[in-house]
Amino acid sequence: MELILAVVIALVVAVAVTSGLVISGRKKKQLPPAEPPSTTPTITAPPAEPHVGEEAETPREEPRRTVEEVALPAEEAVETPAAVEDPVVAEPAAPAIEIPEPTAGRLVRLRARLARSQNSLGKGLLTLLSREHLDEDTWEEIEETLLTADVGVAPTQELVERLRERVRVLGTRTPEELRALLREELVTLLGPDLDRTVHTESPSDVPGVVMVVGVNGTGKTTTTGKLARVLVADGKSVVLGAADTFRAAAADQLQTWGERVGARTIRGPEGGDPASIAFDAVKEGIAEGADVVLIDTAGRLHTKTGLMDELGKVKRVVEKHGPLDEILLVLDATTGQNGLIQARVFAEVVDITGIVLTKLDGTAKGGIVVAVQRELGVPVKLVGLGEGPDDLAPFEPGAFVDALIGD
Ligand SMILES: Nc1nc2c(ncn2[C@@H]2O[C@H](COP(=O)(O)OP(=O)(O)OP(=O)(O)O)[C@@H](O)[C@H]2O)c(=O)[nH]1
Ligand SMILES: [Mg+2]
Repeated sequence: MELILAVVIALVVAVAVTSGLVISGRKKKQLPPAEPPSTTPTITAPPAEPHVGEEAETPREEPRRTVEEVALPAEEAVETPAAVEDPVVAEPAAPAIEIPEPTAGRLVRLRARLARSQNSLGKGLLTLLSREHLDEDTWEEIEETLLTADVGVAPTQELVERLRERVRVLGTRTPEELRALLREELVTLLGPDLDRTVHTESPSDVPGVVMVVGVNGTGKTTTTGKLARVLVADGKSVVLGAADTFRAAAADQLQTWGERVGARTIRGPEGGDPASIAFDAVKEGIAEGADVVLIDTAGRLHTKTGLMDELGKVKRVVEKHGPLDEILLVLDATTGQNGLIQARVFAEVVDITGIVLTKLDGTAKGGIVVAVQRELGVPVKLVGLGEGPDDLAPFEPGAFVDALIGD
């Protein structure tokens, strides 16, 4: 009898613990995201208790655990608080300011993200070059590999020509020699001497002003947010200008990034004049003695003349305060050749001074770096290698090539 009673009590306790966990698991999902949402407005209020009917709308991804799978209550009690990792998530009312990690060596840290370009471009080339007989077919395959990776026709031909010449001179080839040779030629192709500094400082005694432009969804706001983090990590004070007035959510998205590192966002009404918001952001930056003002603009199709004219106006209005120090064009690496057409049109309307190539993670088309620099004669200064807050790296040709072919 006592035994049965004990078993019943144990079961009741276990069921209580399990249902408690299920609720806390659900609660955790409803908390405001640490990552800024791309399209939906920010929800800053703490999660409400679940209401009747919510179950039906919120499918659970994880399978529920059964009683048998639940470990001892003592163990679970230790595990549960550890699940809340982010202090911002834990206390939405008073977000803690994050300290972003330094940028030095980021490309090296994120090199695994280039996995797809690594396999198809870097390792593909090495394998082909290592063939015993480098016949015409092999050279054609090498050319194809480069073209498929979006290196572009002219740079591909140049590279193949140089490789052919050097391999001929080399005679017998060891894998080490081939790697060194390929590395050198790829680095040369990327323009190792280009100035890739992101100019965030003004020559005069006012904040440096950076404007971020590009077509829809390329990663402008994310890049602006990531860049703000980098600057704050370097000890600079940053003001953000939300000159994307198409959607209220766009300003919210930028503001969320800003709040995480303590940068203020200047915003205006939805549908307001982007030029005046950009102007106000710089004015505010000057007034409060900020180091840098970052202006995020609305995504616009390069084919829409009205929108492109508007961008030109934003630039001219901001320049009433003084010249812009950097105009970054954000290009999505996965869009390939279309990115080049965008680049050309944007460069005509505003003087692009640097390119940010986003979404290089998960594309085999890493060669676009070469093509786009050639197209504009403007260096790739930053690369986006993920959606995480610190997944933006300064572009370094040497480290990039090492990531592609392995060192
Ligand atoms: N994988 C990956 N995703 C990225 C990267 N950069 C941005 N994204 C994602 O791309 C999506 C669009 O990013 P946004 O920053 O909102 O793009 P946007 O250019 O501001 O978009 P609009 O303002 O609508 O024109 C988001 O889901 C980002 O998380 C990157 O480097 N890698
Ligand atoms: Mg945006």
